[in-house]
Amino acid sequence: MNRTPLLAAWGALFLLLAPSLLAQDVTVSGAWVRPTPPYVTRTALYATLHNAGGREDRLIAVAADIAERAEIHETVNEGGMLRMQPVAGGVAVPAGGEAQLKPGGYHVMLSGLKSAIWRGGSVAVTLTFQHAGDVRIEAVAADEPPQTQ
Ligand SMILES: [Cu+2]
Repeated sequence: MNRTPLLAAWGALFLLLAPSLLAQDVTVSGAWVRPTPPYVTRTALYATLHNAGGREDRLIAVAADIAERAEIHETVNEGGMLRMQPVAGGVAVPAGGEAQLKPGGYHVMLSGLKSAIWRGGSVAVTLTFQHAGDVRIEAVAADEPPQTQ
């Protein structure tokens, strides 16, 4: 009996499943987004990125239906002046470690908001990692991080 077709089928199945298996290495917790005052069309989103895998991963892109533009930003201190700028090369999440998106540091900048973000609501965002691929999260709209971190 020729088993080659069966092995080929298992191989194809593994290739189909592999991206979703890898995606479990990276998880996101404590996501929150600042509510917007009237007429303000941009805001910042924060979260903790966890990497349970054995190799470094990297947050390389962000997207949100609610915003025309989503970017990875960092806050830098230049001679006492705080300034935000897009991050070149993304945010590294070390193997077996985590990375923080938090006020004063890395954050997701949402601009061109299509609707207001109300306190207590939530915003759906897709975080794209170099190895783990897309991770979809819901960030709660609040003035400070959720207590469950
Ligand atoms: Cu920013």
